[in-house]
Amino acid sequence: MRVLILGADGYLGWPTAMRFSALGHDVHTVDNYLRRSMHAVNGSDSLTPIKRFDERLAAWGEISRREMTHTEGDLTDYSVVERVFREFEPEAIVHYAEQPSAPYSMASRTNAVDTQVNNVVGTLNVLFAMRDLAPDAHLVKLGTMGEYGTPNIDIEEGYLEVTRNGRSDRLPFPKLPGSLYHCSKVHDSTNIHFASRIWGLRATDLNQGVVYGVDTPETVLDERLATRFDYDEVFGTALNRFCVQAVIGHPLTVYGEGGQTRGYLNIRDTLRCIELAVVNPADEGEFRVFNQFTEQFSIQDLAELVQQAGADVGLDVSIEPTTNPRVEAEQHYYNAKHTKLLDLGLEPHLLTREVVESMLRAIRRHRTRVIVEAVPPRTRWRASQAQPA
Ligand code: NAD
Ligand code: USQ
Repeated sequence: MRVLILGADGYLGWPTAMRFSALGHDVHTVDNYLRRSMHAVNGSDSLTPIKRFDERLAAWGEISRREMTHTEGDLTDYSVVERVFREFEPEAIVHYAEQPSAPYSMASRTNAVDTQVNNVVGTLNVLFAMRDLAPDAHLVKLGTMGEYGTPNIDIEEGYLEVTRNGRSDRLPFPKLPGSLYHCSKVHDSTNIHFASRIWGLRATDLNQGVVYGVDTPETVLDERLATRFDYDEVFGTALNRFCVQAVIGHPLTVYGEGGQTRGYLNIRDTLRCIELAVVNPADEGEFRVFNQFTEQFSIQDLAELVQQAGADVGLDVSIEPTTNPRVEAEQHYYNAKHTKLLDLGLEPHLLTREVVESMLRAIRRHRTRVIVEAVPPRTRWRASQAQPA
């Protein structure tokens, strides 16, 4: 199958591109290196040393004896998207190419606007290219569990059966996003649903939880194939951050009461979910939604797990409640359905103490690369909030 990977230089995009290539698909990649340039401005960097994209491609060619083709370009420029679709004629499009950080989107008006323009316009361009140039292709779009927020009812997979005043319908599940980045994902979902209903496009929206880990069957083959691993306050996610904090002796930054509960999954399961979605495409005109995570944890649970695993590898890890720089529920009900990918054959890699221990050992190897000033939280959701400790 001809598989187009948008955002292929990213944390998830690069391992995904190699996976599809290893599976024998014909892979074309696109990226404008936005993530690398945002880190340069932010004064942060991946803990794992990562190669330039052209070097990654060359290393993959040498190791796998398979070739991937690449376009350097910005999805918000329609001429780039149009050219890629005309030349490559994709059958499946895996779309990762967005600004993915909630704190980045909340840091300033400019960042919020950049995030929403980048994400919403890029996705709209992809939808128009599909309509006009690849109407039978299948879009596999990365959404996020954070689109739903934390409602006080069970979260369904995309849709809710509603009966009101004696009438029933199956409607999109209500959205309560927690940042302007998460809002951009909701806007994308609305636009993709529209394109499926009105133009008959095939689409799968993967409402993914927080991903952890860096090892995939391909990244472990050679250091040059490593993917990025971020721990700074803007781009690092909670578990990855806690593991780095444990290694450098920084107290684990549990925001507020620590009852914030989210869905989590191992990066290996991300790749498998994408593969399952691609090989089992949505029907014509179908907007399919899968909740893509394997387990749910509170932030306090994660911090305690890192503390225990740290003790196993000789680290004295402390947990320090930190003034929450975000505006979010710190204690809440959370029960999100996630059966559709399991029904397709997903066999989860669960988060055990041993998995965390292996992450801690891997981080230790790169200990000297940690930029300590990038760790403490700085970005506040409200200008009036007290400066976080
Ligand atoms: P990432 O920033 O590492 O990867 C995104 C890639 O897309 C980057 O390489 C970036 O340069 C590129 N890009 C962004 N805008 C672009 C544009 N306009 N044109 C071309 N390329 C562009 O992020 P990630 O963590 O790999 O996340 C990938 C996707 O998955 C994102 O859409 C994110 O919202 C979603 N997601 C991530 C997680 C997670 O825990 N990492 C969880 C849920 C959803
Ligand atoms: N948190 C802490 N301490 C920290 C960092 C985070 O307590 O040092 C808390 C946050 O307040 C939040 C929770 O951990 O309650 C999750 O935050 P996060 O930074 O790990 O993840 P989030 O901002 O939700 O975003 C990440 C990815 C994003 C993806 C999302 C999936 O950056 O691309 O969409 O996870 S989800 O959370 O399911 O929406």
